Amino acid sequence: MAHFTAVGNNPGLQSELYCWLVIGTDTLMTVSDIASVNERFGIDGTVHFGEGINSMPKAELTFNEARLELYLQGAHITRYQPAAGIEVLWMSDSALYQPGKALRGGIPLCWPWFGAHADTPDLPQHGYARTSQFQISSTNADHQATSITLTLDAAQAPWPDWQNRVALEFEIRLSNTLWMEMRSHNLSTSPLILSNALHSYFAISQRQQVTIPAVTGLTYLDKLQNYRSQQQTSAITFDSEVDRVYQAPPARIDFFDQGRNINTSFESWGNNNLVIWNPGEQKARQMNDFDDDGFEQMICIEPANALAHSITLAPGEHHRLGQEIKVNRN
Ligand code: TA6
Repeated sequence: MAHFTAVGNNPGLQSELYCWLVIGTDTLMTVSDIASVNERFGIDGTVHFGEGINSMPKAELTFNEARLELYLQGAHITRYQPAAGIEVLWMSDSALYQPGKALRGGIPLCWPWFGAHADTPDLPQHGYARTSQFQISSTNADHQATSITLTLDAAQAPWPDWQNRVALEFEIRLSNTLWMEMRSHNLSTSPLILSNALHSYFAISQRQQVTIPAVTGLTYLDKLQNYRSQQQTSAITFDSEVDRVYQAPPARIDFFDQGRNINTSFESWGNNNLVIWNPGEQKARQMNDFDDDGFEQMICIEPANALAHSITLAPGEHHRLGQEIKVNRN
């Protein structure tokens, strides 16, 4: 069962921890809960909590013209508009809004492992953070940014082996940019192999309209060829399925979408890799939560630590993986 404490409802005031009423795997949020959550964490005009699709709890943040939507399950950002009329993220219209199911699109958090689990293949792909209920740790709003910090209770890990082993805190700051950081903490007395990613689905006009100059010249592991090592000798193109783990990417990545006349850049930190994914037509049709024509409208570009570049966290050690997204109209 859940509990909560309250601090009140003044802009700039930090709010304390709050948990949703959880029964089994279902998360229930009644209208009065929403009211009390807004009482405790809402900040007039900038931070608002409510029911999303299928009554799944969500939060909406604003900062001047900028808007952001996130679901508490997975601390999953589903919409980001830096200004009216520009949606930066792609969400599948066929996404499944169900407790325990990962949402297709937006920015899923892959944690505490990326891809298939190295030792236990029957564990779910990309870890359990994206299907777990996060707790609100604090909200804030001032002239610099509107922010929210969420935590994943280590004791709530779905498998005994993972309980109280590693904690996760995720902070989001919305201003003229979108800043976010995953902070992992090894709570155990033994080293922990951590792999993770900010699995961003960027909305695009069309695959052929997109260029990402920063990956030219980098080495990558090609998932489509059993992670064989390859060299990106010319500009990356998206004529078919692409699933690559680039090594030692630069901190700043720019991608240009001529069709939308937009240049999106992000600075990342704490990542050894950059994953680029587009499922292509066939794979898109095979996934029931992926729109059939969705492969033309999205590209995943993900700061990550994966495979041989996973992180070894010593007992008590912390790791930060973050990115700051900035959008410019050309
Ligand atoms: O990040 C790229 C990737 O690992 C691809 O291999 C593909 O599986 C994608 O993630 C989506 O994974 P999901 O588990 O969300 O279907």
